[in-house]
This record gives sequence, structure tokens and C-alpha cells, in this order.
Amino acid sequence: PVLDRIDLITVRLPFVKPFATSVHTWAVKEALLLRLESDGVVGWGECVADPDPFYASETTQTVRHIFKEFLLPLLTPGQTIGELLKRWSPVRGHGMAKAMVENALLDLIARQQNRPLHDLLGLPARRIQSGISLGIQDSIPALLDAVADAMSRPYHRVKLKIMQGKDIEWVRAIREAYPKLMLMADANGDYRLEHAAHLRDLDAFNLTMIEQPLSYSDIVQHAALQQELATPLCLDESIHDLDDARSALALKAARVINIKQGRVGGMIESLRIAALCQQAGIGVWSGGMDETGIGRAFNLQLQTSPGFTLPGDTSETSRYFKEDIVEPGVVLADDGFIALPAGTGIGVTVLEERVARFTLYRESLR
Ligand code: OSB
Ligand code: MG
Repeated sequence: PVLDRIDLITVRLPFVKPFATSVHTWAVKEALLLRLESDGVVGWGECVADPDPFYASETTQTVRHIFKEFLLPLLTPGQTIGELLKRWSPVRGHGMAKAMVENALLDLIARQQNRPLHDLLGLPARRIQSGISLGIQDSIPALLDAVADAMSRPYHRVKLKIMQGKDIEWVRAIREAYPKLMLMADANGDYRLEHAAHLRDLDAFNLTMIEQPLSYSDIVQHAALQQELATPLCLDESIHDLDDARSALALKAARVINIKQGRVGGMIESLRIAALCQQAGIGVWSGGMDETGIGRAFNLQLQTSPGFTLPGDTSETSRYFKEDIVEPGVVLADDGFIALPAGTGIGVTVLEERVARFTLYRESLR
């Protein structure tokens, strides 16, 4: 498409409550949005990078730099997304920056063609499974309260953040209260291989998986740990692209992969990873980065792919934001499924007045 306007917009939305992992606690959602306009049609992308490097090494500032200096100059009217991704291939890494641009272009193209994004990607509509990710709590009673609160809605599975010192007994408490719940734990890399015997205690609780127990960059040691555990391991932070997924599969480092389209370079790379995993019999699901409604809408569209067999981290909007920047927000039906939003592109309407209200900084590049 011929782009008449290109805007980078930094928004900051307050969280209803802070979100804590083993690494960091986030009290607000600060995100970089990309707004593309062509002939009156607008496409949106949301970058999953935080202002800090506490989930991944990319930050909103590195994304701004890579976008302006290296990705934007390679955007030309008339090229297909496939051609663009090829032209970008010399840019090593920076999957979050690439995903932001790819996403905005896909939304724009789908809206120009008056069809939903999943349809543009060749995927029929379907309802999406739900899951919730509970941040680290101060105490086991507080955690039990948080789970009870989550279970007041019909989520298909619950993910609990764990860290050293807040693990075995915390999982045990939930499992005793909810024997049949589909439950998993995410350590965000807090353990080392020497903790294998300790982590083996988690095998007693019938967890669906343990996500990223070891370092954010590791694949090989996860393979060694998987040999020691009955519970399937899942990789999140370590998988940056299709090649990382190939390595993880070849080494048997995980039996599940958490695909965050915003981390691995976008929707197209995600579908490639999902196809690879499906062939190998490896489960995949869509993670989340507590995105605003824009990023969440991409994650929902992605999950129409049949490879996504496990419930993801798509929870109701109201858990994170009192006011979001899109309509409609994510709401669970009585059976826990999420209906795809019905509009064209990513299906939701971006409320520009809300975007303006939450804007910290806006830069027009064309
Ligand atoms: O490790 O999956 C993670 C959120 C921010 C940073 C890392 C992670 C998460 C989540 C997803 O757990 C939460 C969500 O999007 O609802
Ligand atoms: Mg994770």
C-alpha cells in the first residue's frame, strides 16, 4: 500500500493491578503503537517491547531506532509482505520491531480488502480458548484468593507465575483446592540446571507444562532438564524465530512452545513455527504480553490457526484495564470461549480519542 501517514505513538495505560514475574513488576502498560494510513484506511500494530529490558532485550527505544533506521527505509509500495520479510532478513533479531510493522501492514491490507485478518491469512473463523496468567502474589492465601477470583469466570486453564521460594508449596496449595483444574507454571527463567531435583517435585501436581524454567536464552540446558522431568517443558523467551524452534525440537528441549507473535517477528513467522510444531507433534499456544486491545486482537486472529491446540494467555480485558483503546474488549462466553471480534482487519475498532488520551508521545514520520 501507498502510505500517506506513518505515526509512532507511545501510550501509557494504568493496569487495574500490578503484574509481577520472577524478574520484575509492571504497574502500567507502556506500549509503542504504529498507525499506518493509506487512502483513508488505517491499520494498527502494537509492539510488545516494554520500556525496560526485563522480559526481552528489545525495548521501546531500540524498536524506535530499528524501525526508523532499518525497517522503514525498506518499505515500498506494491511489495508483498513476503517480499518485505525477505528484504528485512539482513536485520538480525529485533523480532518485536518487525512484528509491529508486519502487524500494522496486515491489518491495513485486510481492512482495505474488507475482510478479517484470519481470512486474509487463509484461516477460517473459530472460537478461541481462554487462559489466565496470574502474577506472583505476596502469600499463598493471597494466591488462593487470586485463583478463586479467576475461577469466578470460566477460564479453560490457569497459569501461575513461580520463582525460587514461591514454587512447590504454592502449586500444591492450588492443586489441593482445584484437583481437576488445567494448571501450569511459568518461571520466567528463574532456575538453573542445578535445581533439577527441586523442580522434579513439581511432577507430583499434574501440571500441563512448566514454562521457561531456565535462562531466557537457553535451549540446551532445557533439553537436559526435560530428561529429568515427567512434566512437559514449554519455551517462551528462548524462541525468537523459526530457527530457534527448529533447534528446540531437534534437541527435545521442550514438548510445548509458547508462540508470542509479537516476540517472534509477527503473524507469518508464528504460522511457520506452528506448522513446524504441528508436524512434529509439539503443542503450541499463543502467549500474551499483557497487550492493549490492539495486540490482543492479533493474538486472537492468530489462534484461528488449527496448530493452536492449547489454551493461551488471552484473558478478559477487564483484568488489566479499566479503559482499553479498542472496542469490543475480550469477554468470555459462558463456556469459557472467546468469540472473534466481527470487524474487518483485526476485528476491533481502535478508539482514537482514547489513544489520544493515553498518549505520552507521538511522532509523525510521514
Ligand atoms: O512470561 O508469559 C510471560 C506477561 C508479560 C511478560 C511475560 C509474560 C507475561 C504473561 C502473559 O504471563 C500475561 C498476559 O498477557 O495476560
Ligand atoms: Mg512466559
